[in-house]
Amino acid sequence: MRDHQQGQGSAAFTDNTGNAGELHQDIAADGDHSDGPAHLTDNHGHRIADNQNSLRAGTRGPTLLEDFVLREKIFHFDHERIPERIVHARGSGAHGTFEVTRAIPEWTRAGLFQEVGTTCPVFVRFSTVAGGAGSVDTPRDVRGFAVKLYTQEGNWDLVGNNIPVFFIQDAIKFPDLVHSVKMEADRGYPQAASAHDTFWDFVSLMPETMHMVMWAMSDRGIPRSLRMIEGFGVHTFRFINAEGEGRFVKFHWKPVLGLQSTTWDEAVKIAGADPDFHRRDLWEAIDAGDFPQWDLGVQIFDEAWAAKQPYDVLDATKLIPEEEIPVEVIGRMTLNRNVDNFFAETEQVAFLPTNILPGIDFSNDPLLQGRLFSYLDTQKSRLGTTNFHQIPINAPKCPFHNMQRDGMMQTLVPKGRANYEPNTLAQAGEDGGPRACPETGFSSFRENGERNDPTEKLRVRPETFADHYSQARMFYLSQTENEQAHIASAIVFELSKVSIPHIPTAVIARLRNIDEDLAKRVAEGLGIDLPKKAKAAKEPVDLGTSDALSIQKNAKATLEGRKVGILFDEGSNKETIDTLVADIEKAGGTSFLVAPKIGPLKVKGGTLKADGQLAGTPSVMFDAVVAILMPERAEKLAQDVGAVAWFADAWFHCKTIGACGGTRKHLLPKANIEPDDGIVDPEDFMKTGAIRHWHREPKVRDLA
Ligand code: HDE
Repeated sequence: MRDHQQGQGSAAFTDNTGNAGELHQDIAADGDHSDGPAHLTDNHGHRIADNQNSLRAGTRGPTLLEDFVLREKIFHFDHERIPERIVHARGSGAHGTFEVTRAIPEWTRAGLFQEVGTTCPVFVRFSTVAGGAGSVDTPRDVRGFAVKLYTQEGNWDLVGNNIPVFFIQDAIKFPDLVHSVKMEADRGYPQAASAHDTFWDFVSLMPETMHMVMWAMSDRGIPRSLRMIEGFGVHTFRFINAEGEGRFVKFHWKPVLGLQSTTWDEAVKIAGADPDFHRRDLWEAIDAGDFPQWDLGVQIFDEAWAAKQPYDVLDATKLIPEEEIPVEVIGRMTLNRNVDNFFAETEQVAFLPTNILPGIDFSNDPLLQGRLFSYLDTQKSRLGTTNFHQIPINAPKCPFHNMQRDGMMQTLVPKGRANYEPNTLAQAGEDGGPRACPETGFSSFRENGERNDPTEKLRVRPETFADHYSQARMFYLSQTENEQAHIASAIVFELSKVSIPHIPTAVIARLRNIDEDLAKRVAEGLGIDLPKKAKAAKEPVDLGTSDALSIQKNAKATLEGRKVGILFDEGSNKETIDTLVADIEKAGGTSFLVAPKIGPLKVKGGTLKADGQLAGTPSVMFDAVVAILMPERAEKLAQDVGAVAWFADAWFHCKTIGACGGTRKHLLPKANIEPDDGIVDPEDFMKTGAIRHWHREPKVRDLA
């Protein structure tokens, strides 16, 4: 007799008839295959004798309808796909933990934040927004940063982005925004790109988009790694403490590895060299034990402070400068486990901004209010059943009880008759089921004193939402010269792909409200006359600058989490390479050996195998490169355009190049590389590390 529950088999498989998707141990109680693989069965537990040949009438006859093995296999395969997310379709997920580093009972009664050291499991899904599930990782786009914290008081989903503001102020515009940025409706392209007519048409008509357009066109839109992006809750939320006092709060995730981006040329080349660049980078870092971390920070302010600002804190196109309300760190998140199954976890995870904790609440931000409906709604069409919360990745890790019953794919087996509330079944000795708990349950904040009159029904936007340009200007002016040039050329590139001539003109007319010089640069770049300034709903005011908005001003001189490409060939010195590899690892980085052939190649002191072949491993894959070559090999490689491009790209992308004598003599001149402080001897590489040498940029491209 076999006992399915008690089995000891080594392999596990998904039992489609099991509870809530649990993995069942395979059936091996009789011990007949404990050393070998588990028996293959169909979805109903029947062992399969032959998985290669279908059942046929005679050796060359037709296949029989009775072949349930074939039919089930093909039937399941035919239905394997579910609708991809309407936005944020391409994503990468990982598990981890969150730990509270500062107790904040004075701000919130959320159980999670009452004591330092409290932890909870988390699941994070990073995503691009516009592209389909099979698109690439490095287009210019916003990145989704969705965190599910499985707390003892239920799941808290902080469903944010890597940009702190949004394109629109009201949820009613979201379908139009998304339609405009996705593939154009008639032709089905471009995929994963905002550089086309319809997106910029929408932008040109919607001045409130201008602030986020600045961010999306900046280097934030082309991150180096998902481990090096910030996350933002975007909306203003509420904290409510045990006394019932409410405060506004904005949430921030700050990457411990610092912020880093690619250049546009790099992003484009990476898309071809490795379409999975970001998901591979995340997977490999976690797999190697280099767990990415983020600090959770909050900006706390009250209604009185909010009322004095020249913008409305309920307007999601506005941020709160960190110089005015500092970000206070309250916890740290560590991602330490890759998913076991992409579909079951990353694809089926369902984030809901309505997943919130007692002690945290929404604000009246009209964008957030729309999201509170949309996410629950979309999960039904994506996951097919109202019971999507029972899928293991979505299920709370604390007990949950209610009277909701039945529905497709109900996998729980609620007991008893108490499927309504209130009831008196307990008085008859039965289980009467759960009851609402006013003391500890979620209760909405009473918004006394908000600038709002709830007695009127209006389809309007408040006056306080009317300034669309001041913060866009603050963002632009806070960037370094290089970063400003990147924004200008990104807009020129995007608008150069727009075929309807009045659209770029309308966009430039709006840019004049942000910065005259930016508008001029874009107009010149496109060869069109500077149009008249667009009339602003409200004249912008001068908000000064905020250094926190620039990536370059906050760059970390570190090798931690960075990847160094080391080029070698026959005859290279193994000891030099081994020492460098060890030093990089000690500094928290990783190295990757590149050679013209994978090998093993004969080198001085032994043999070495490359991790990647030069032709398939362009230098865009790395944060810095080092070449350790015998002079004659360097001379030979200088005849190879691919090898020359390896250095030319690293130079163009302002990376550190560690170059041995042969490389300096033969390869660098071929690539038109002039010595600067980013070109160092391999022995000095560790002193310089993986920083970008932005001062080189004006030498390698026209920044005007
Ligand atoms: Fe989303 N958004 N969104 N969004 N969003 C979705 O939900 C929506 C907005 C964000 O990895 C959808 O499960 C509306 C802002 C992320 O699974 C959908 C509005 C921010 C993800 C949806 C917004 C986001 C989504 C599609 C305007 C940053 C990926 C699939 C009111 C704060 C989550 C899904 C994941 C996904 C609706 C605006 C972030 C359709 C209506 C603002 C990170 O429900």
